[in-house]
Amino acid sequence: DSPASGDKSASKSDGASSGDLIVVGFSQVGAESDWRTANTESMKSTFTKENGYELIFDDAQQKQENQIKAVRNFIQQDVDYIVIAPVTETGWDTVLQEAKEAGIPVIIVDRMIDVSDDSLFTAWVGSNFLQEGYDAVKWLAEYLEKNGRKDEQINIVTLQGTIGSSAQIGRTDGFAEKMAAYPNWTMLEKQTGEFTQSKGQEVMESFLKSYDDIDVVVAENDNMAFGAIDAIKAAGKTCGPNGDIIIISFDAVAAAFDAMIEGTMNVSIECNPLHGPRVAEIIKKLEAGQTVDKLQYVEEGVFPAETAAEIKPTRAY
Ligand code: GYE
Repeated sequence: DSPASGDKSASKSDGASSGDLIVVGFSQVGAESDWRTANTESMKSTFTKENGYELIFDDAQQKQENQIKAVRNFIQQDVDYIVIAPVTETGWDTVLQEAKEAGIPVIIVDRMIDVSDDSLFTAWVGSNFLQEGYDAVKWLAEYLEKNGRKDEQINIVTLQGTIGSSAQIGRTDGFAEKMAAYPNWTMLEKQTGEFTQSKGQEVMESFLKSYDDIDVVVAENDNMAFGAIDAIKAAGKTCGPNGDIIIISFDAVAAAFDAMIEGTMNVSIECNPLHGPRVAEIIKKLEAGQTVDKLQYVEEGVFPAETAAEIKPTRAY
């Protein structure tokens, strides 16, 4: 039985108040990370029949062309709302124009899009990725200072996320911008690990072959950090608060807290994936004919290893 019901036109005309379901088509990036799994779970547990929704979920396997196909399907099925967690920022103008012409509101979640016309989407909710990059530099500067290393030559490598995604762009650019204030820090190399553990491990292996003097790894998500940690261990080196190499990561998923407690990761900059209720709130307001904020940033924290054991039980993902 198809989740895309043919009775959608009914729900469209009489709305949720009649007991009909609001149909939401959600184009998800993929299943590349723990963050993504938590995000999918948040969306699926929010957009349930009990809550008055019919969710049509599509996993794009990290490919924008699959997302564009999914959005076209949603348009054809005449869903009530289209929600997109976009892989990359660019390339959305045409398909969003089609959604606009079909009169279907589009809500962007997590990563941002870069379109020529802002009316192509109704609202966005997600993280301030540039700020996350800034936070990473701030943490590192303070850490080096505390450990009497502030005047040392510091060699850094970066495992980047999917190139062209807001999470990659913000974290890379934010880090680069703020590290310019530290002339003794050198970025040896940056390479994408596609936000996955296996690719993160692979790239870290090659970094370790090229450089024998790496002081810091910046992994643009936790899963790539896990891969990097495995590569470092396999190379006979150590990492974390008492190790040879400092590991800075992003997301702060549950397994990152485990790594910090075990002593292999130094810090994880939080990125909150629990967007389901936030998107539902936007839809509720739109259904009630209210206006919504165009851009909604989620508040996030920084979790260094020394706080991990205490904080872990309070984490929801
Ligand atoms: O950091 C990473 C995921 O876009 C914020 O995507 C998201 C990023 C997250 O694969 O783990």
